[in-house]
Amino acid sequence: MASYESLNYMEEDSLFTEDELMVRKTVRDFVTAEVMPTLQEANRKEEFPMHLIPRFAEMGLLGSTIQGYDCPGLGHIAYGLLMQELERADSGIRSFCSVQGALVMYPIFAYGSEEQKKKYLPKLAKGELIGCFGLTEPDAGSNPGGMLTRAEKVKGGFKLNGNKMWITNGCISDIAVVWAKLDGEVRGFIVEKGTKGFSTSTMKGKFSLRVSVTSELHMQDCVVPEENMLPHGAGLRAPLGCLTQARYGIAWGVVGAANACYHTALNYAKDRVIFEKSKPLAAYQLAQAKLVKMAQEITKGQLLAIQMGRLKEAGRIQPHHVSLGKMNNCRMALDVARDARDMLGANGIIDEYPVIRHMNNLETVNTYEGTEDIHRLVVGQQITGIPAFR
Ligand code: TGC
Ligand code: FAD
Repeated sequence: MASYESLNYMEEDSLFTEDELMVRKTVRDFVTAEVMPTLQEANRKEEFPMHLIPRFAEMGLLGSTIQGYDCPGLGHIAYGLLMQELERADSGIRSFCSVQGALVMYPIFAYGSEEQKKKYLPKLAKGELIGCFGLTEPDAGSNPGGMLTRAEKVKGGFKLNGNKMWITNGCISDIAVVWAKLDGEVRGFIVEKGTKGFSTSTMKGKFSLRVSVTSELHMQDCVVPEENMLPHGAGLRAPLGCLTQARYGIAWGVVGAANACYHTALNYAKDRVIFEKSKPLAAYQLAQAKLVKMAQEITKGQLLAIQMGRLKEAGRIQPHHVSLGKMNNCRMALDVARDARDMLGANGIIDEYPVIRHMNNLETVNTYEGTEDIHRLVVGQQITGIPAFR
């Protein structure tokens, strides 16, 4: 496997510490050696490479920034860099790790009881338990406050009724963090696999994120014990707080997917002879313009991610900062992937090259965790003071 160096046009690597660069190198080598060789087949078969889960755990990729409970306790920049390496391979691989860390372990860490943290976090960090996050419903995606799933207090616990859709890792999960309205207020519940009245079904036929498992969750008079409600974090701000964690990782991760597409296009353009004998595509002005645009936008996206990381490490990051980063970097990566696909000509549509897989994946990444429109409206609200969602 050829060695890989990410774009470092403005010497942005000089903004990282030795430790951060070491984390990146370790994950980069792991991804190159163990993850990338599995992807063509996994994508064709629409299968998640389950055998990698223990390796993700050993590499500290599950709940990486959580302190204690057998979690790695990494800094936020190091975390961003490892998300980038995972998404260089495939957005579905990054999704697996970001759902486990930011959407399952984070809510238990931030809103859970001490008993819940001790019970679940070490096993989730070791990959002995897999989790999913159930917020979206068939009729409530961008507007999660419109959810229909309900919780009702019953003797010894809570009875859940409702359906969740588009849930990453749903069918392979041991626990689901499900959001439901209890007396009109959104609350989080831990639903364990095997609970009576809880079932999952796989959503097949995706042309995007095929390496990731996407599922529906069904709760029909599903009673969870009282101690399975997350005691802290009431209201829509609780799940939205988790999304802020996951969106941060995505803003970093997609720079990795863009890098993969850029490097593929650059190498291809240097080799592919067009029209004149011995004159490669890279020697033509139109091709150079596309490559320059990619390098320019990836560099800006990386600098934006680094600044988000600095704000997060200083405890000053706000949801609207994350919205700007997620919106900008997903759109950037999607545009880079589309240009790279174009430069490969017919070879751009075949899975011998990773570009079409990344391009299709990035359509999902631009949609989930808040669509591009929603993040534009979040930033619009912040700069004008006027919400325009409704
Ligand atoms: P709104 O009235 O604005 O807010 C309700 C309360 O929440 C607070 N808040 C936030 N808190 C933390 N982080 C954020 N990002 C927050 N955004 C808002 C807000 O301050 C308020 O607090 P309080 O105390 O005053 O009640 O709510 P709204 O109903 O108007 O909706 C706003 C909107 C549209 C921005 C929001 O609902 C939204 O973000 N919609 C997009 C939904 C979304 O992103 N869903 C993602 C589902 S999970 C997923 O896609 C996983 S993919 C994983 C993978 O595979 O990687
Ligand atoms: P809609 O909300 O119906 O949006 C449709 C269109 O309307 C979009 O273009 C949108 O931008 C636009 N729109 C929406 N609101 C406005 C507005 N106010 N003004 C103007 N335009 C607007 N969810 C989970 O809970 N957990 C998961 O693990 C998860 N994983 C996912 C995995 C995959 C592969 C996919 C595709 C989705 C996943 N999701 C998950 C769901 C995802 O978060 C939602 O699909 C997303 O939030 C958008 O919701 P929607 O699909 O209902 O689109």
